Amino acid sequence: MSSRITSTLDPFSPDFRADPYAAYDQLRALGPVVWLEQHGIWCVHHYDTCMKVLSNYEVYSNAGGGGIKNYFHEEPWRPPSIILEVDPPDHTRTRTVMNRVLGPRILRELREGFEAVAGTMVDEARALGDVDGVDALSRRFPLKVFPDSVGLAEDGRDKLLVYGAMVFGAFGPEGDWYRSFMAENADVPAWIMDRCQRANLSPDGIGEMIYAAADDGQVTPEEALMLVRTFLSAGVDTTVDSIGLALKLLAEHPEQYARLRADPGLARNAFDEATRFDSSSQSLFRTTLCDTELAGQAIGKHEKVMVFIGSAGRDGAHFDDPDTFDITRRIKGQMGYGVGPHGCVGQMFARLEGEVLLRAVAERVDRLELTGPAEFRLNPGLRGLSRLPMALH
Ligand code: OVV
Repeated sequence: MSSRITSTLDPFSPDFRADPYAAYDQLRALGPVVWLEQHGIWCVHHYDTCMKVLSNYEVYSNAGGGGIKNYFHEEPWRPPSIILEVDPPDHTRTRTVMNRVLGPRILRELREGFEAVAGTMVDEARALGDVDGVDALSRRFPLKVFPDSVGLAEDGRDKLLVYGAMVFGAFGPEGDWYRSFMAENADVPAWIMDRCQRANLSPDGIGEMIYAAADDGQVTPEEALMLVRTFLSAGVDTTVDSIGLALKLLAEHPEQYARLRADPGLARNAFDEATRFDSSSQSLFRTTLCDTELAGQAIGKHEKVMVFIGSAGRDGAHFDDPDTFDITRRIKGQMGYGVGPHGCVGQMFARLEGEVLLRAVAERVDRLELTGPAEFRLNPGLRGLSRLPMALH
């Protein structure tokens, strides 16, 4: 076999996670396909190789699991997702149902309600002045509007973040943190499945719309239950973390915030640029179905490939001045939501949430000031904040 390029970098280590972009620079300099010897997996980190892997589902499968665990050799922690962890053509049917329910018609109906909630939350945060931006905005806003949209009952919604932490925790290697977190919250998965039952969803939410698609025979009722589980797995922490990172970036770049304040219509592009610059989703996994070759590197069957979409967003071969945060940038080919058949099905929903919240801030707040260090939360599957001390002037 051709000599492979190897690295001792560990994407799940505290050092890597503290500054993934420095590690991505190193990886991109090493070569297009690198063997991460700590985990026995391959990784790609340039825009074009990430694109190749994510587009070629016939070789790079999702059936091997959404995380580092290889379902061809190891047991999944829960019944696999019927949209994330399955390939076309089976994937196409469930994806189509989800696409419709998360499409432009529904989003148009939701926007006004989101704007009202965001306005109130920003007014309340501004009245306080000094806040934790996570508590007051980036966690609070999605945790209200998303479960409301799904049609979830009000009680126990704090468990959504616990479940999300389990789901994205399971994407990484099984460490002490993960094992004790799973044990402490052993009751949560069953609670989630109960909340996803049709009888427990409001009749006007997008959860019920999935069950209505089952009435039409597009999916089975059992599949509908699993697709509502996907909402609660993939739709909460991801947006909480992206919005938090976007607020942090705007507070760190006063000149960029000034432009947004002057023209709140930039909110949507500002959120998209934040997602390019620092996405809550830094990496995805694929598993090969056969022996293959990628950028000159031979890869065996049933091997894991870690796809660093967070690095793709900083690839200077694709983006001009990739390390500059510029809310007016024309972003060609966003990869922060993934791409290809499995590109985030909820991305228009996420963008709506981000746009509405950033706009509400821009319309009400002259200046954002960081009043202490932002703290990152420790989940191997996502990048996000646990604290963002800030003053809203
Ligand atoms: C994209 C994603 C992340 C996590 C969970 C799921 C999907 C799911 O379908 O459950």
